[in-house]
Amino acid sequence: MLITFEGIDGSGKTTQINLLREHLERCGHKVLCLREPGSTSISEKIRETLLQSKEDISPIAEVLLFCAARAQLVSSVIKPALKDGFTVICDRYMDSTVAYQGYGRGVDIAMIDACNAMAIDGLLPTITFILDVQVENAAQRADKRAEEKDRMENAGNDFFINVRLGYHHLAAQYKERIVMIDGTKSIEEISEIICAAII
Ligand code: T5A
Repeated sequence: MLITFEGIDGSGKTTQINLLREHLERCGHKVLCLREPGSTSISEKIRETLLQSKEDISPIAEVLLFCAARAQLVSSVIKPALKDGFTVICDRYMDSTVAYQGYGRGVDIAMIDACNAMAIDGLLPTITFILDVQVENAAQRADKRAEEKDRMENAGNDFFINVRLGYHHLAAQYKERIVMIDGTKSIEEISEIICAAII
């Protein structure tokens, strides 16, 4: 089973992934948690370029780089892990590229779908959780962290408003796969909703 988590930066994905992992392990599952972009040496190098580059990266180059990192992760880690019986939880996956580069940057969605199709090579998530929080709320959470903002986090409020809108569109379009959760509920309440949806 491939479970993916989505939402704007600071929406609470990492928090919920850790709780879901504990829950699934208690139930006897073998669990592998991964992040996008990243989780292979090549994908981590691409992550560094995407998030830390001081140079402008064109929107199309951004799509191709995120998808290249994804292609490497899918073929070298996710597919083999699923074959070995792991439940794979991924912090972001193909929907992030639609929401961020499509709705956020304005790249043509059909073009993104084509790149995503190459990258995932048929591997759709079994279930996707979108944690929905207002941009101001997520920004306040992120501001509490000591770390410097990365290139994507510096994209500005309007960008994140569009990304959030993108997630709303995706949730309406793929109702059979996507569960959208009000991310302003308490950590415990959200975790209960997620665990109930999996079992
Ligand atoms: N990207 C990625 C693209 O543009 N295109 C793509 O195709 C892909 C794959 C990745 C960046 O790349 C972009 C998107 C991103 O900008 P990242 O460093 O992996 O960046 O960062 P994020 O995925 O955005 O993750 P964050 O670490 O910023 O946020 P999380 O994981 O969503 O949030 P989390 O769990 O760390 O929580 C943030 C804070 O909120 C608190 C937590 O304790 C923490 O302090 N919190 C809550 N507070 C109140 N109520 C709740 N329910 C809470 N849940 C968590």
